[in-house]
Amino acid sequence: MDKDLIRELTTYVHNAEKEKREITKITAELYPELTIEEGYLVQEELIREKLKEGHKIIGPKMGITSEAKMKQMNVDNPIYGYVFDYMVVEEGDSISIADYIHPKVEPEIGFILDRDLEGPGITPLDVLRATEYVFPSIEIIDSRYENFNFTLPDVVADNTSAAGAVFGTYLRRPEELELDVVGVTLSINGEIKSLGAGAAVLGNPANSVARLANMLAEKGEKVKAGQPILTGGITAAVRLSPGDFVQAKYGGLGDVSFFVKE
Ligand code: 0L1
Ligand code: MG
Repeated sequence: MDKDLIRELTTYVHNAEKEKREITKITAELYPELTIEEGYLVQEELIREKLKEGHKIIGPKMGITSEAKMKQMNVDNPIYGYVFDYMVVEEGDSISIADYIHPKVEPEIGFILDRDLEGPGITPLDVLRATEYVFPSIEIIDSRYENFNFTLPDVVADNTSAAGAVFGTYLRRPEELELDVVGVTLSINGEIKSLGAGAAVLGNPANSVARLANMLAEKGEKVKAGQPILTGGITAAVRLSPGDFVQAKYGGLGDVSFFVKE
């Protein structure tokens, strides 16, 4: 894949995000051969562009972390992308729907490490030993592709639909909880829309962080201490509308909420 094509595809997804405009997936016509590896080349260029524009990486996020979703997309590995500073929503704050294309939310357990984790060979136990805190969060995903219709390489190129993150402030040491059985309900205006348990995320969200460390190791990168890590959606994602009050309530891990306005 030559540099001009990487740049062309990067501009394609980047402009869609900046202009809050839906685009047809890359693999539909523009470049049907796009592989997952090439999707990451586009994602890396996209990240370089965002950094050049003055944005800052807050932390990594994992996607496609449920066995059901992996089977549906016929893949063995989850995917990763990055949350940037401009995506962070303060807990209890409001977002404007006009700042997104067709946003959805999913509750996720977050991790903060007290030391870097460098693969390969990182296990969930290594992750738990390196974890300073776990915290409740909600991710806002907003695929730039029409109707969230994409292949895995497309969504990797699109920074795994990253658009927003609400990091809860209720911090717990990992040994205070059984992360696989931590339950969560996601409600909109008080009505439960989806629910699940931590085990939906690769059996245990700690496993998601281990997979992240091992995938990053293939590029000579690591999971860094102090960065909030989103481990993957526990429930199906739910579409947002103006007027929504969105709340994720976790068993033993507090809750996190925000409002949606026009
Ligand atoms: O965070 C995620 O799981 C998003 C991965 C991409 C799938 C989607 O946009 O629905
Ligand atoms: Mg997610």
